[in-house]
Formats: sequence, structure tokens, C-alpha cells
Amino acid sequence: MAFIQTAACLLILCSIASAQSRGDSDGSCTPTDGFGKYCPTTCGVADYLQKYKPSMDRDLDDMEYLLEEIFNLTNSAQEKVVYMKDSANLAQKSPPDIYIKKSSSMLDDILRFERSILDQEAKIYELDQMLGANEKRMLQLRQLSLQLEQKCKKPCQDTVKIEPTTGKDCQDIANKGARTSGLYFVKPLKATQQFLVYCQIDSAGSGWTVLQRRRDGRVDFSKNWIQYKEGFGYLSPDDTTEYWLGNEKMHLLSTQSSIPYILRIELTDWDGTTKHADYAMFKVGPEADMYRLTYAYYYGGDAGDSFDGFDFGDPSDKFYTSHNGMQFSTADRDNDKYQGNCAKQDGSGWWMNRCHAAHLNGKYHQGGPYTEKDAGKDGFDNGIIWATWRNRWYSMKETTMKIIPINRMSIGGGQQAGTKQFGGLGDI
Ligand SMILES: [Ca+2]
Repeated sequence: MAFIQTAACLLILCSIASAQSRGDSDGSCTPTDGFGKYCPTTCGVADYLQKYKPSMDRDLDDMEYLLEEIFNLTNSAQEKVVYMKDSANLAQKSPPDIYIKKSSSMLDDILRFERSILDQEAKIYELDQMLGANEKRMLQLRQLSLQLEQKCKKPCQDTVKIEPTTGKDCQDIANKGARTSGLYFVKPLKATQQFLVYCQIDSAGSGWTVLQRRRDGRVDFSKNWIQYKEGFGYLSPDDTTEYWLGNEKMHLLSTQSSIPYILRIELTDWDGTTKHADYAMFKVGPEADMYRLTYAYYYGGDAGDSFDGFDFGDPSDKFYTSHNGMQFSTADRDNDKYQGNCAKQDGSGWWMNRCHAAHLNGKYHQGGPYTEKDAGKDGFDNGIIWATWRNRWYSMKETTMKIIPINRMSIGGGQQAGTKQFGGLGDI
């Protein structure tokens, strides 16, 4: 029965809702949905209820129609019985010889009709019971959905701590005295409204604005253009969740200032080793230019310069896997240099060339090394790749992409082994 299926579905929905309390959301409800929240919104519940209600209503309508039909049949049968009884009485009053045969056949008819009435009454009783059970079930489902709604509403209330200081980026916030990493609102110069970011701020007052975070594979990075544009995943005040801040926000942040930004890519492998690569004058172009990635030069780091491409065996590889100057591609927006669709093949969004030597939005492969077989039906290298450190069949455990104004690099917070001092922009 439909209501049993509905109940089963609702149970599944319950388990999904609880299992996903910190997981991924479909992201299709509203573009910026999910930020700062621990629950995948009530949209799923509402969608589901809307989906099952019409079929339940239809079932009830059908049942009511059947009942009415049976009721009509019973009425007409009863009328017939009355008529038969009258006829029998009439026959009995008449001379017996002529009518005995006729009368006995009428009595047979009466008996048959009475039996059929009894049958129909039993059926009506059965349907009544069923209707009752269905109504009871409906009531239970309604209560259950109300409970679910309540349950989902509660954690969706944003109770995470948002720091009071605001600024145009995290360095600006640190400059105003903030010394705690956490969630802050920023409003880049050209932004029409402020938005939430995770700021990594150290005791020396360096404030990194974090653009991307992978750490456990909980968020699916196989998303479309709109989702990459607006951002997806979850921001958390304690840096425990995965997300893509969004191409539009990256564009607004990286192009606002006369002081260019350093992009730092931080990678942790499955042995727990962390390395980084820095790029000077990192910028993400406007949407009209498909959020093109540009930087002036590799600033340094111990992870190597994968953005510059990698020679996988063919001399042309390096050229075709470099990323500087590439537009952003997603499965539904192919802006790559390949006759096929890199983003579709690799199930990600990225500044694809033909296709990549660096690929931080790839599929999360547990454990590091993975094979063509693990990569899915196409068998392409679709992991979280930084080819100059680990090969393309090794998927990183954690990644961070974060930016800081370049002048902070010589002040302290940005200093790490392998970086060269910035000296190209005077005293900014
Ligand atoms: Ca293409």
C-alpha cells in the first residue's frame, strides 16, 4: 500500500536528516544556503511532504469513491429485496398452484440478494476499517512530519559564534585588533553585501582569509556552475568543516585592493606531512571572464609549483596542465582547453586546462593512493592532486586555499621555510 511506502520513505528521510546533520546538502534550494549552519535545511522535509501528499490524497479519494459505489449498490439491492418480498407476498396471496414455482424461484432470488447484501456489508466493513486505519496512519505521518520539521528547525537556527569585528578581508579585521581565528563578516570594496568567512588569525596579527577547505571528504565537490559561483559546504568557527567559499566572493576579495594578495595552498598528505605553495598577485576574474585564475609568479613553498603544470611523460604535458590564465570550468560550463570536458570527467569545478597538474576540488579518495578503477567509469585522475609533491594517483588528505595581502609576508605570520622575501612592490 502507498501509505506503507510513504512511512518507509519517511523513516529513510529521518535517517538521512540525522546522518547529514553536518554533512552535505543538495545546495539547490537557495544559492547561499548552508553557510554557518549545521543542518541541511527544512527544504528537504517540505519537498518530501509535498511529494507524498498528492498520492495519499488520491488514495483516499479512490477509497471514498469505492465506498460510495458499494453504498449505491447496496441501496439498489435492498430496493430489489423489498420488491421481491412484496412480489412473494402477492404471489402467496394468489392461488398457490400457479405461483408455487414462481414464488420458490423468487425466494431463491431473495436469498441470493440477501447473501450479496451480506457480502457487500462485509466489504463495506472491511473498507471502513481500512479507511480508519489510513486516517490513523495519516495522522501519525502528519505528527511525524511536524516533529521532523521541529527537529530540523532547531539546529538550523544559527547558533555558531560570529566574531563582532568586520572588515574588507581578514587582514583588515586583524589590523583592527582581532587575534582569534573564527567566523567573521567581511565586505570587500565592491561587494554589495557582507558575507561570512573563516579567518585564520595568528598572534602576530596576520589574518588569512580562507577560500577553500578539504579535510575529511564529507562535502561532495561535484557541483555545478551556480554552486561554485555562490559557494557550498559549511563554514565553522573551529575550522572543522569543508567548503568552497564561492567564485564570486573570491573575485570580490582578490580584486579589491591596491595591495595584491598571496594565495597560499596548504596540503596535508595521509602521513600527516604538511607542505605549501604560494602564488603572488593571485586574482580571480569576474564571471564575465569565467572567473579566470591569474597570478604573477610562484612565490615559493615546499610543495612545488603544480600550477605551472607537470611533465607526466610527454613534453607537452606541462603546457597543457598549467593553470595560470585558465578560466573556471564545471560539468555544466566547459571553459577548458580540452576537446572533452575535464570538469565533467573529474566531477569537480576547477581552473581546468587539458586538464590539470593541480586539482584541489577533486574526488576525496580515502587513504591517498588510488587507481583508475577507484576513479570511476572514466578512469581519469580525479583525486585531490598536487603533482609536484605527490603524483596524480595520490589524493591529498587535507587542503586549504587562503589569501593574505602580500605585504604581510615579510612581517611574520606568512613566513615559512622556502619562501623568498617579497621585494617587488616597494614599501606597501
Ligand atoms: Ca572542453
